[in-house]
Amino acid sequence: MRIRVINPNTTESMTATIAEAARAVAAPGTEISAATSGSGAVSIEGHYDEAMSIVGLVDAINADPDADAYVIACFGDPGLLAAREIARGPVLGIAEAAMHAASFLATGFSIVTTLERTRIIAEHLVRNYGMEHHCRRVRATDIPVLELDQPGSNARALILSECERAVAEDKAGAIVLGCAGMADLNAYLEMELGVPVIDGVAAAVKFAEALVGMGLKTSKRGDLAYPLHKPYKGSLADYAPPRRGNGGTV
Ligand code: 2AL
Repeated sequence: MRIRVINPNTTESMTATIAEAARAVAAPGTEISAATSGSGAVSIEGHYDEAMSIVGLVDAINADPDADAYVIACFGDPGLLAAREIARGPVLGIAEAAMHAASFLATGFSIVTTLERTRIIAEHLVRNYGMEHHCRRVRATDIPVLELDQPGSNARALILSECERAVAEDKAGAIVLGCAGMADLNAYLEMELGVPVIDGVAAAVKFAEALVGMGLKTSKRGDLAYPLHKPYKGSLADYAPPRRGNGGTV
């Protein structure tokens, strides 16, 4: 099977980290097709960045319409439901996948993310995904996303300290890493902390393999049916949904 793993920010080096994490867990028969968004912000750290990332995400899905599944490799899960509308195969966001994985492994987890503003966005996701009973706390480290990519930065040490506080103060039984740029840190952190540390890229790839393996696809009934055909104006004219038969359910 082929899983299209999309980095919705435009930083290629981050895609390399994401692709490595995806390939490290992929089953022998799984091809990981990693893509970097061709338009938008170099890092996604707020609602505006997220909104602006969705056209690039749609482009990356449309460039590979026959992939068996898609992974949105950004912890805000930007454009997740829009992506599910246009894709036939399953679409997984790394935040949703990581929270579900953590809930299977511990009765309570904490999320350790980047900036304070991102922490607030992650709290919204916890509520949207019905994870309030599982998530003990969302913690920020005040590390900008692109600093995770800098060789000499002290990001690793700061993240470890925050994870240690989560285990000690929140009594978190597992840690969810709150950024795709942390995808290479889970093994190191798990060794230091002694609790499961979940990288959402790996979790999403494995859930995608499971869903595809069960022959399951995105529901095309109701709100995840293909978008309704209508004209779009201005710079988004080319994104007008095409006409489809059967009320958008096939
Ligand atoms: C992210 C992420 O995963 N990629 C990105 O650009 N921003 N998320 C975050 N919480 O900072």
